Amino acid sequence: MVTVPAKPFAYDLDPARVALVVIDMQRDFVEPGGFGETLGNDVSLLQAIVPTVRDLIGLFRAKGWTIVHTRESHSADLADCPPAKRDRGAPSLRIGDEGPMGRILVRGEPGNDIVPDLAPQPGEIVIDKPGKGAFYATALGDILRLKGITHLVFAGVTTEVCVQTTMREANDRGYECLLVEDATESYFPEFKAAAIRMMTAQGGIVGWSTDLATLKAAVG
Ligand code: C5J
Repeated sequence: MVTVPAKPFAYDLDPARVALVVIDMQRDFVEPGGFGETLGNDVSLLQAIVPTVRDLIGLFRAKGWTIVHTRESHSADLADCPPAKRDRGAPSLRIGDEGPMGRILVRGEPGNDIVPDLAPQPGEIVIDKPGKGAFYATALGDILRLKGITHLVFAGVTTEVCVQTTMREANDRGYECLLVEDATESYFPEFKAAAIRMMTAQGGIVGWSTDLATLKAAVG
């Protein structure tokens, strides 16, 4: 075990059973013209974490540890997109509409891809997920079980939506979850802070958090 200084107390990371889960670092959330912007958000905050997420992925690649990338996405016929999701609110473009980077949040469209700086390499796992949580309606749970993974390190966007939902799903499935604070972001800084507080409160009720420099120093 490697001991990582973390909140609310030290996290014991098992190098033989750890995977990184990078949530939804897609052009649709990070670049202008995608789903995030159609919802009225300023995407520049999310762009700022790309170098940190790249370093974190680099750390896992250097160690030879498992890396999972997720993409929030729907099939072209939107059969996996509940009307409750597509029809909610008043976005400038809805899921499936044609935008500047192709159809919003549709699999295979340019905007749905992971940003080029964080592109998955051969051998890394890519999970297309129709929901906010990466375990819902995907093979993620089976894949992690077959690999014997017990410890999950989280990064990506947005902290209080898809990252938090997936951490909660993972926590309920028995995984030891660690969030890298400077490798996750929200369109709302106060929501990021609150999500981290609520997940690490009550003795780490959902999991732990740390920062990349601390994680790097701990794993050597
Ligand atoms: C959202 C996500 N915010 N990846 N998706 O709709 O957090």
